[in-house]
Amino acid sequence: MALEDIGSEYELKIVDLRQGAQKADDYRRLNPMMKVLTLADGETVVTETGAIILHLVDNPAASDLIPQRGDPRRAACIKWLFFVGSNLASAMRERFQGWTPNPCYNGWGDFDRVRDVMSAALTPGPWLLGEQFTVADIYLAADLRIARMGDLIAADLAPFADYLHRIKSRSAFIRTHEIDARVAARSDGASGTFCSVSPGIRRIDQTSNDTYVSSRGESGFVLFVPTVSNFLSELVEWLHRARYVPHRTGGAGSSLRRPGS
Ligand SMILES: N[C@@H](CCC(=O)N[C@@H](CS)C(=O)NCC(=O)O)C(=O)O
Repeated sequence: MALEDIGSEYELKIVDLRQGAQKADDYRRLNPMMKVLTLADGETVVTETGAIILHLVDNPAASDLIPQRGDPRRAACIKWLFFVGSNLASAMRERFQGWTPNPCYNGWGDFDRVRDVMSAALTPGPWLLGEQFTVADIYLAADLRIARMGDLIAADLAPFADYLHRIKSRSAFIRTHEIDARVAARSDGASGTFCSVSPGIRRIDQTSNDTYVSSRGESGFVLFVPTVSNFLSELVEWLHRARYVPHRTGGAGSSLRRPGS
């Protein structure tokens, strides 16, 4: 979605996580952690989602997606990128894997604390930084969608429900979703996507054999991303397979626990 918002030129290719393509030598050379995402911008390879997002907005074409140097809100935007990558992602794993919360030991506190801090930050909204939509919203929305699908947050829980609705109404989200669906259809259910950017190619809705491209880009990227819809549905399937079931805690959200635990 960040690439769509910026209007970068890029290609999508498949990294089939189910087939273990993330462990193949050529991918592992780029990302020794054997995880998606990976971004290669020319000779520069960037891994870790927060770092990829920061790299993408370090570009004049993305100046509206992050407050510029000298603007005091820039620090808040960067803070939220780290918050999502370290606190929210870890808190979600806490619930998905049924870990016993340990708010003092764990850097993220616990899931409920993270959820409540996010809730306050999104009130009144519409975005994390108020009126300005930033890359922090792109990263947050991706994780919140997984949290929602895994029933870590209830469908009508304010302010997340309205926030996700606003995100899904954005044209960059709609384009990303369409691309994702096309990639998923073409890749026979493969759960990962490899993207690379070739400068000079125009418009996202052309789909040649192996290439999805968008307009307005100024630099070339190669990006490995998961196919979001596949990843989300596989995550939910995995939760069922692992027999994690929703367990209401009495609070506004829910936790996932193994049956009998
Ligand atoms: N720290 C990484 C985590 C990325 C991550 O968790 N990737 C998962 C899917 S979203 C993955 O590649 N899983 C495949 C595997 O572990 O084999 C980041 O921020 O990019």
